[in-house]
Amino acid sequence: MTKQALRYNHLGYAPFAPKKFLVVETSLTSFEIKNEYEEVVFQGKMEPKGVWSFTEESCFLGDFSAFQKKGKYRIVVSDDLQSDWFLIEDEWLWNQLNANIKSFYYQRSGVELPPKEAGKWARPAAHLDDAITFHPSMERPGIWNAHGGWYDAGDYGKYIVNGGVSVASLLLACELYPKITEKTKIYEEIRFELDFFLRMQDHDGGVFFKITPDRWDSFLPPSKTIYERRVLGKSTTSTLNFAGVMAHAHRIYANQDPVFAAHCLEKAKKAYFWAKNNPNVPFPNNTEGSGPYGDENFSDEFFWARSMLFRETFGSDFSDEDFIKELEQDVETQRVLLDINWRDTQNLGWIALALQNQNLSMQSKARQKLEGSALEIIKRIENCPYRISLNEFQWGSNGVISNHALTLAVVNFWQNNAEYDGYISELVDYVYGRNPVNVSFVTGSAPSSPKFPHHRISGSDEIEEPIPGLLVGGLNSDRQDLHRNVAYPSDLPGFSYCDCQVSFASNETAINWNAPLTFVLVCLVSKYASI
Ligand code: 9MR
Repeated sequence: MTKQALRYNHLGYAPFAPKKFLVVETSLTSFEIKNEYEEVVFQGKMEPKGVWSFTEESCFLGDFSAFQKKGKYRIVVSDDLQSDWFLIEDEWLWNQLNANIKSFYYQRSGVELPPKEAGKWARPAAHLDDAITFHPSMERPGIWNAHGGWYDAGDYGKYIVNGGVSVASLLLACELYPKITEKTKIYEEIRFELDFFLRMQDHDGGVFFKITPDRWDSFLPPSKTIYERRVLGKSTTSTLNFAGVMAHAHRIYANQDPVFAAHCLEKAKKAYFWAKNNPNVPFPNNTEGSGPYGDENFSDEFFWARSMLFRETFGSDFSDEDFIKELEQDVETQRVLLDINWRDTQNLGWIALALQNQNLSMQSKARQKLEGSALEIIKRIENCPYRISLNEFQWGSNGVISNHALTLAVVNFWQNNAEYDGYISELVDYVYGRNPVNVSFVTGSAPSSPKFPHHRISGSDEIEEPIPGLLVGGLNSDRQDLHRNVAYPSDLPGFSYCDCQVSFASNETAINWNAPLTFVLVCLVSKYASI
């Protein structure tokens, strides 16, 4: 039981990364690191950090960053207060990166996952979606081919706006750290989703919003579900989201597959023109069998699409005066956030401008904005007894914290400050166990990982272990699933997590939470691992 008072990364620490942990509610002041032979290899003092209001715990910080020797160790505070074994090595970063990328493979819809690739999680092709009808709200006869793409989360829906921010984060990883991503299967995986995106574009350039079943499916495997799946949409947000992603894909695939890259750019332009002519088409608010992903503000999606298109087409079609004027206006009016999320996508616009050098004044403005966000994230970490940047716990807080790390990594691309790497690493420590509920939030990553995620595939495949590599949403103090009798361990907001299948508010997985974690793992591999 006393083990519960230690908060540390359950997987381990890269040799040159910070190695910080927390002890809560203790009167003890020092700790030791012991190796497999019970030898004390490091001794240190814990520093009081104050009470964290979310859990009402007094927090004490231990730091053994100075100890860098590879091996298997444990933290020992007293006979009763010790960690489990963990490793000081960098392999865990590679392992988790590959598991995380593979989780997108397991989310593939419409194709067989053969045992050779999927092991015991193999499954037959289902939800082909290659000849489906339109939702009655669309009053559109005929059928559509919306084959492929990833399932969004624990449900079997496929949503463009959430797929878009996820792909954008993965494309960004390929853009900033190609030496790492080239050693992974990320390009194949992104391509699978991009091919689905292309199928979601209507002949006029507009992009459908989502493919979903008529009612929420029960926890049945894809091949056994009963509801019919249909196309819904189009909307301004899904179309602009598509434009931003496809313009970005143009950049990333330009070398490997120039024909495909050119095709992506052409489709991105077509989508952008549709949105210009249809600037106010709302999302389809039919939620009988799917989530809404509702968004009434389109200006941030316009900014994302415009800045990406500007980067890809400067000097050609999009250098005309009106387009540049609109982009300049975006630069004057858009806010900057700490994260990218499915509703607010302006940071993707700022990132595109920060990484281009066709217009240096826009580059400098974008960099300043993002640097401001990075400083705010760091300030929050420094002021928080848990040394994290979250000051609220919403649905998908693990995605938010991963996204904060992504923002730091992007800024560090031009700042190159080793301290930033340290903050990124510490935010990742939270994901893998240094959190109030002592859970490594990625399935299959550690003995403490979620066993019962709200994930229809894992919950219906009759295999004990859930699909590995999936990041669950994590602490969510809004607890929208209380009516399902979720047994949260305490009423305090910092304990709003339960590893049970019904907890869709804290224990679901989603591609838009996994994707920033993939990005951040790529970054940490580039900083701390041997290549
Ligand atoms: O991540 C979404 C969260 O921000 C919203 O508050 C929530 C309720 O609308 O929906 C979340 O997204 C879910 C989507 O609607 C359907 N697929 C599962 C997603 C993750 O829970």
